[in-house]
Amino acid sequence: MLIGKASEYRYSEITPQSVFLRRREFLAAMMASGSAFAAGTKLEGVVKSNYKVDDAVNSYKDATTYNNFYEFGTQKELPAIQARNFKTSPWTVSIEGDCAKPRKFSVEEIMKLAPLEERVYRFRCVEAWSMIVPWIGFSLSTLLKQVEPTAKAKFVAFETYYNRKEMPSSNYAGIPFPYVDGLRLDEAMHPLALLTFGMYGEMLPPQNGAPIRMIVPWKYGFKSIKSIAKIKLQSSMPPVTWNLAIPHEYGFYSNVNPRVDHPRWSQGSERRLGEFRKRPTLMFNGYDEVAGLYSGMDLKKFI
Ligand SMILES: Nc1nc2c(c(=O)[nH]1)N[C@H]1C(S)=C(S)[C@@H](COP(=O)(O)O)O[C@H]1N2
Ligand SMILES: [Mo]
Repeated sequence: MLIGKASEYRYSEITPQSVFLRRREFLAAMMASGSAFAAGTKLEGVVKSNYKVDDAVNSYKDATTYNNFYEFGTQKELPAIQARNFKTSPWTVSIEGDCAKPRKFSVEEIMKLAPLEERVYRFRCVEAWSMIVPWIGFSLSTLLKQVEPTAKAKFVAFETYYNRKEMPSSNYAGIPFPYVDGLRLDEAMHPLALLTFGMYGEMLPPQNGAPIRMIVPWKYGFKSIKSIAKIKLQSSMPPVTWNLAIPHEYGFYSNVNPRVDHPRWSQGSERRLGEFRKRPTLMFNGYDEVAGLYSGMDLKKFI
């Protein structure tokens, strides 16, 4: 049985502030020992969030051996094997564009900005499979506020790290690299949009987008860009890799919508990893609180 291992990791029961202080010490110790951000490093002082769906959590194995990460191969089992030695530390993220304080951050600097939260989200891939994962991070808005977006900033563009030599399979993936994606600024500032560093109590493994990725739970999985190297605030709508690759199949928004089918997959239902039966897919993947972001928009047109 692949589902239901949520009890394998433990929550911290102490206050966010003490947790926060302890984690700063923990990060300092990790950096001093040179072991910072090895995949699988246990994250200390993670606060349990109210963002938690009730469904059974998928196993660590499900979530870390059935991956889409085309830089490391196009078959689901390949990223776990081919990204094994991907070097994710040290790592910097450049935040630039229409903001008052553009700068580069190390991942350690970013992780110190706010308490780390565990959020158990539904995750729905456009290929009609889904999973329930305990991600660890905090709202992207926390980071964006640091650089003070200007009035010109209407969108956020994301770019994945790319080095062909470290990612030889990317030559055969059939999509352009670096992988890019974007959000409207108000989507990016929504508290559900999670800047993610870990899962199942540990640092992300490379195949899941170490050391820093997005999880946008009301959108199809491809919007949850991995291994981010650059974030740019801008006035124009950013390019989206899957829209560039197959424009008639993928749009900019890609909100989970059971009423609009993909040309190759029905979006009305989904199969949870580890299960055989199909479940109905929910509008916005069940995250109704984002509906207001799209009021007045025809979501059959703006796919
Ligand atoms: N850089 C990059 N990010 C990516 C992808 C990718 O190929 N490259 N695949 C996307 C797709 S299609 C999905 S479904 C999710 C998968 O995330 P997971 O492997 O953590 O489940 O990552 C998304 N982010
Ligand atoms: Mo996907």
